[in-house]
Amino acid sequence: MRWKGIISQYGEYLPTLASEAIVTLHEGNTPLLRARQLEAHLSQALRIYLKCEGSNPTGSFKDRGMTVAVSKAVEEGSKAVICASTGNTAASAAAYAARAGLKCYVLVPKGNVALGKLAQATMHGAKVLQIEGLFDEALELVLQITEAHKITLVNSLNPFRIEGQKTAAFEVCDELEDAPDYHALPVGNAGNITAYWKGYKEYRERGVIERLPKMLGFQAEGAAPIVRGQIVRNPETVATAIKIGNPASWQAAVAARDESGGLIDAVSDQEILRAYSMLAELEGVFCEPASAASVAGLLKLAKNGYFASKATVVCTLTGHGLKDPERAMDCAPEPIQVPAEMRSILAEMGI
Ligand code: AN7
Repeated sequence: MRWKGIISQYGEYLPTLASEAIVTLHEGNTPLLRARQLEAHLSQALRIYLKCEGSNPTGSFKDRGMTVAVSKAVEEGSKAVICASTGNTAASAAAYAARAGLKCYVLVPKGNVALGKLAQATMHGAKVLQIEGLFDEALELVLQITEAHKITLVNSLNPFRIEGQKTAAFEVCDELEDAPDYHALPVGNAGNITAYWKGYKEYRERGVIERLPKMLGFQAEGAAPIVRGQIVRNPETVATAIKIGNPASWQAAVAARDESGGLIDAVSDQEILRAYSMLAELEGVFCEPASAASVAGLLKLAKNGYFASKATVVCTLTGHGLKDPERAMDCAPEPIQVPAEMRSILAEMGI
């Protein structure tokens, strides 16, 4: 059977939608890859899987939530959507709004959005408003706008976003034929950890799985409000997607952590960039820096002997590496300049 998106696949677990309202780019059905090289790199025996959400139509997990949120907006007769974004929500909202024929406005923190995401939002025809300020301020402004005007909010405070995003947990369970022991993911605004936990719990309530994973969330050290237990006024990290000081779903993330017996911890930019490079070099998976926080966290916990032996750990890689080509070029070695001449080329090849 051909894949037609998460609403078609998991509709029975989602709010009902009139079929003519459905807006989809056939999101979901992303690869769950066994990471054998990473496993070999660790001293402890673990089964590690990568849930590669960069394979979604706009290159991030946001598409799962956006198909439901934009479909609902269409069903309700909305004419416009708006979000604050560190980039991926903007790219996804812009694409789904374009497909639905809705206007799209995005507020982004100037100078803190990866190039590919800006390119997507503008190409899809969104009105991109860059503010001299943080994501947190952009979100506050967007909330005020949606209270006063008839524009649909498509940040993860829109519950339909969470509904769609929980389907990633379903896919993991469908493929593993149960829940993993641990599920690691980056935490920014904290919608995704909330969504996964909701998905796992619903699958257990319906008897599809028998147990629940421990949820492991990772924030960047310079943007770790949940870890520190207080708002971060000046968040700092190379992982611009999760440069967020006051997450909207803070309480829900804490609940996911505590109910599951997991944790939310911080990883340094250095740890994030190391995991980012390792994934590309060892596993052939190019994710964006924020996404690598999940694997950075896994490496950190494994080193401290946190995991039970032979445990299954799924790490969500939330966005594609091509989103942020500038960061990649900073991290990778320079291409070698060589004359168009055989001897020099072979010499460079070491032949
Ligand atoms: C690649 O696009 O918040 O904890 O405005 O783009 O659910 O917020 C993006 C977040 C992780 C964090 N990885 O997820 C936005 C935005 C990537 C992301 C996160 C984001 P949440």
